[in-house]
Amino acid sequence: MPYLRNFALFSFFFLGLISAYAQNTFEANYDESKVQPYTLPDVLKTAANQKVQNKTTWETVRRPEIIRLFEENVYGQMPKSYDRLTYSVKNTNASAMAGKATLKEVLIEVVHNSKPVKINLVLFVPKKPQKPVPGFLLINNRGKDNTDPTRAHKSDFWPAEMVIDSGYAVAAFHVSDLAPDDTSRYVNGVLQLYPEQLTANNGMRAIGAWAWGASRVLDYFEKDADIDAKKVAVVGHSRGGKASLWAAAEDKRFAMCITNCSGNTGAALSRRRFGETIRRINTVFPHWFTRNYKKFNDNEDALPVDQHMLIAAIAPRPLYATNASKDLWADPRGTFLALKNAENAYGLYGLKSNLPAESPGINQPIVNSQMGYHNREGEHDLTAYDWSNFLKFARVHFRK
Ligand code: GTR
Repeated sequence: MPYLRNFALFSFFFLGLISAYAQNTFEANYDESKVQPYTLPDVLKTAANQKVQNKTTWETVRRPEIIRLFEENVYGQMPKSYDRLTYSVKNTNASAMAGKATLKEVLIEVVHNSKPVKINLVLFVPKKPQKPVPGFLLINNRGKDNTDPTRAHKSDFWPAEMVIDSGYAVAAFHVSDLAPDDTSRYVNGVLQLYPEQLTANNGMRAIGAWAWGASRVLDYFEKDADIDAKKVAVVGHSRGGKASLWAAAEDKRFAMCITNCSGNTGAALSRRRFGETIRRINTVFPHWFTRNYKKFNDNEDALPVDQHMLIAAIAPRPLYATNASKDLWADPRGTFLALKNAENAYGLYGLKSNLPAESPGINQPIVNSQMGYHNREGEHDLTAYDWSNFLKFARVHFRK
């Protein structure tokens, strides 16, 4: 009997340990009063402890430092060259969307080290006499049916008709062309071209590969006379929104960045540990970020960056971030605070963000501002409401 009792006690203790471990590891905090005090790294202080006072020091010293820190610790190195980029238009329809647009399905092939990666781009260009036109490029992390070129299937995730009606081009590619979103198959794409990334502790993984892909599409846009490549917004939702931020930070040619419900290691501050945490994201999605990033599991304060610095690296270009009221996992308040803490970088360019001191209420978009924001009523998603505000934001900024 004592043996049984000891066994029961032991099991009780052991199960308790496991559940405490699970709680510590994965149970998310959704209680604002439990957010522990934290100190964010100073956007405007260089590694040599120099205060950045003007945009020259920002552009030549601090911004490159910030990009390097994100490469080293979070998203990984970004390959700087490739051997060849070619493209072919596989299909066109000059009277798409009841004659409102031209469809182009473009196959972009990038070759490096004799290995190819193929990006399938779906592009609609509005039928209007003034060309080139500004455009929106979605990094599609959901089903390919969301970007159906035939328009037999329509989806608010990519409401192409709405964008065309506003006079902009609209394009999308699927993340699986660059790196399948899977813990083992992610290597079957861009990483075949740059195998050194796989062995490096700061090698890029899937999110880096998707951002790299967005830049290759921009390389193509520069050759397409219909598109004003100097006015392209890169758009992403959630994991795609992490990639749209990284693409815009790495590639200054993106004129605008839109990051929808991007949450942890997207637009939300990691140090708040509200909703998803670094440990959770590295554990469930080990194929998204560098090996180095794993050092910061339960160790956010040791990170030399936080996500406000990624937003700062996009300055002075317009950036729009969103959340959804029921998507606490992506930390709406932490996203708003990241934007607020990036204001000083925009300030170096004399740009005011016009964001209020505190998060605006639900469904109160702020578009007349270099950094825009809304918290939509509802769930984690990319919806027609979100897009309608991206279009308003573009109307303000692409007109300039
Ligand atoms: C979740 C993940 C988030 C976000 C989301 C999505 O499972 O924890 O970071 O990326 O998926 O992409 O919808």
